[in-house]
Amino acid sequence: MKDQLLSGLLPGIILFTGCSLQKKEAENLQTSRPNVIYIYADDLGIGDLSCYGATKISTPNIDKLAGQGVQFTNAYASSATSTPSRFCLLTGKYPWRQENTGIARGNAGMIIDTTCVTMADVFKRAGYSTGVVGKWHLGLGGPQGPDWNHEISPSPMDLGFDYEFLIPATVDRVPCVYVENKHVVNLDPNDPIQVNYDKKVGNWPTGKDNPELLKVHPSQGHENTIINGISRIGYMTGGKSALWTDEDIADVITNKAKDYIIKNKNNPFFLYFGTQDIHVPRVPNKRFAGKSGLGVRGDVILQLDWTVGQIMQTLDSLGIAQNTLLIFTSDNGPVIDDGYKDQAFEKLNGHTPMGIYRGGKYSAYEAGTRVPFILRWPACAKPAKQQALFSQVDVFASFAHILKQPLGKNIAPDSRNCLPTMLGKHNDNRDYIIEQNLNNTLAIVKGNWKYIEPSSASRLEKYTGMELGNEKTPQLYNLDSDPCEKENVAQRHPGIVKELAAILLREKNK
Ligand code: NG6
Ligand code: CA
Repeated sequence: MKDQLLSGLLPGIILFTGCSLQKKEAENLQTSRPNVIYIYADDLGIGDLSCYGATKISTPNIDKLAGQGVQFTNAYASSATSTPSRFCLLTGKYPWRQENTGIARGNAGMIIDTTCVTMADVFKRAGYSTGVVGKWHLGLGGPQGPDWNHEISPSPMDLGFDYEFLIPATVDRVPCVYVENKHVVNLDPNDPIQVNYDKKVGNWPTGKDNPELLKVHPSQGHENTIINGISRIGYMTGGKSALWTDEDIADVITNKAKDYIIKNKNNPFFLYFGTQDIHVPRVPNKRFAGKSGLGVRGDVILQLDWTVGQIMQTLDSLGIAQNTLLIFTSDNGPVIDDGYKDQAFEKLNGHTPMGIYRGGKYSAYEAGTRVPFILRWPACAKPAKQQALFSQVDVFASFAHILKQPLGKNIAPDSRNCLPTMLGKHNDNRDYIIEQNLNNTLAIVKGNWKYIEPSSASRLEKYTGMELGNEKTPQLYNLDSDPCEKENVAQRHPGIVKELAAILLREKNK
């Protein structure tokens, strides 16, 4: 089915028009296709990195990457939360076109249909090895969810990946186990795992009933089963030998990512690497604990920076950095207290995760989706600062272009080839981008203008108090003169409101 969709489309030569390479260079590239690594950080803000202006924390490895690559200032995740942003990246389809793409529970069935041609399928088709390591959060198993005690199927291995090492959902959701190639790692068959999101299973203590057992206390929700001294969302029991230790997660997944790169150094590979940092619970390894001076939220930023450094070092030591396209970005904007009393707020010390922007994770305002985005590909992209409008929805078609894989009509329907922009060359090939908040309220950015459609959903997120950007009347901001979205000028510019609302409507009806 997938092969039928991919083959027989636009036969003939597809020119590599993405970057204006010299002919010889282009030929070289044809024979040496780039390795591609996509590092997806979790909840990292545009103000969290020193290369984006942070002064209270230093992120030397990511700064180095930015200095060697194309650093974007107007790049967006498609959504202000994890599941929909990841769905969009891997399918090239706006998540609001499909039901059930909101924040997934830890026992959700896989939300990408196995007949969908994913980004990994396209790499596979081009002859690449394909691996996914780290945070998945797109569900596993059939509609009833995964059977943790047997083969977990379908999984990313049914979506074009030939290797997987997964944190199934988020680190604050049960089950707190890794899945490798469809099986829970280190599971004792005599101690089967049970997971339930509605009612307690087994007799393991919960944060609600046994707060005295906690090393981190919840501030909102997160009061179910206690694993490693931290109460989570959802109940679990069993699988004791398989439980992760939060302090080691960065080491474990970084090593898995490094192993994957080393193993595949001689063939082109695509590695999709989702870090758990800097999502809650923020539990730094002792190498980083207390090192940022900004509390655990800062410490896990240092840990994340270390992870990126490890990947860079691995590429250098193998001599493959030159022709490896490495992207570093985030799935959504930052949040300070996201449900645990980890003193993130008290210890900010003037650090501004949102930069100058309004809102944050969950929000239709800029800090919800405007994220750090850095691309390094020494063979093909000169270091540059890129101010062009860019959305992660376009990564899919841009990669397909590099791979010379034509995309049929139903493949990555919302993704467009923006390779020149990605490589820092032009800045004019996206007319507008669309963002989505927690409540599926959509916003569109076109030129200087940002329009947020009216919504009757709540103005504030119920746990964090984050401004969601939902207003019953249209909102229009001039991002050029008012990047902080302080003044709604919709009434003054009815023509622009009308134009942007019409584009959104057209997109919705596609
Ligand atoms: C919210 C959780 C939050 C986080 C988020 C998903 C509560 C009170 N809040 O519902 O802690 O897990 O879901 O984050 O439970 S995301 O980055 O994976 O989208
Ligand atoms: Ca996230």
